[in-house]
Amino acid sequence: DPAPSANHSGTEKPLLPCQEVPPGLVGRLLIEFSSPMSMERVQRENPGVREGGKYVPPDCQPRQKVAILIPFRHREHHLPYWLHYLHPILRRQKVAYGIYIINQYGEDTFNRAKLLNVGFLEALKDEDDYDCFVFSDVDLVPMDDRNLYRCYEQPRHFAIAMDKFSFRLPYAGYFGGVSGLSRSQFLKINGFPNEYWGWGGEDDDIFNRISLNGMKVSRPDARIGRYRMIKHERDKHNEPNPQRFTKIQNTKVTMKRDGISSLQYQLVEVTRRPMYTNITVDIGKPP
Ligand code: UDH
Ligand code: NGS
Repeated sequence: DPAPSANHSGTEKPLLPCQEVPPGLVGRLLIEFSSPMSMERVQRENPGVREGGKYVPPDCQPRQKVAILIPFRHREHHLPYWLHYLHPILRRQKVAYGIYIINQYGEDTFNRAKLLNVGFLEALKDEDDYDCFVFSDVDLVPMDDRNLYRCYEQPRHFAIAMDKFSFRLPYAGYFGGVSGLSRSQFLKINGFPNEYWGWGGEDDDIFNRISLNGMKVSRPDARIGRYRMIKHERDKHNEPNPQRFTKIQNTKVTMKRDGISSLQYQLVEVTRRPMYTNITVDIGKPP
């Protein structure tokens, strides 16, 4: 049944499903990171966003409920830009959504894919009816709002034309940056690997999991899947992982035991901020 909404006369009026192609999109966007950005400004400019970074379209019944998960540590300077650009875009895209920052506790080696596994479970603990999970780096902003952050028949790769790669895919099997899987697609591949500590390869492992489970990556048109990345130096404690080349050769064997089914972590803190939910988690360290 369509969700009821109170109208001005106080009676309930059912909402129609949101249109497949949202009517208020604007297309190509100007994205820059040179003027300073503050969280106060983001908050002021997004009054419709509820505590914890949640949003529900007021004028139609959304077709999907999307959890957006961002792996994070010490990128406080990037986050206001991401929120400044993404909240208005996501609002125009007419889905219900929640923003989750998955913050790695401590200073041990960074582990992007394991953080995203934690985000999947914690988002579902928060609201058990998420249909779709979008995994985004904090420094990537789409340049076109027709790149719809939702789930598709096949696992989705959104960030296909990044400025740093001259707006092209760096290689055919690239699955990094921003991707999206439905709940059932994610469970079908046993989630993401937990055993990639440090930089590189985890996105290739996810690509392998998708192919090995009989799915195919879907992508937007290259004119629409364009991104700007915030330029930055290499992070501390996220050195290139020398094991990554051998690990991606073994996905077929490792994916059965290493994934959402074997995930272990300790929740440190969940904080509701006006523009996002912050989940700080201790994911341990490499063996
Ligand atoms: N991330 C953090 N903190 C870290 C490391 C990673 O928040 O310390 C998150 C963040 O969301 C980032 C994502 O994980 O966007 C991916 O990080 P990455 O280091 O794998 O990828 P990125 O492309 O940097 O951001 C690669 C090194 C670039 C060196 C360029 C030197 N000019
Ligand atoms: C590949 C990495 C990926 C990475 C991609 C782009 O070589 O994890 O480069 O990297 N795979 C391996 O190392 C096995 S980037 O240019 O963004 O730093 O996403």
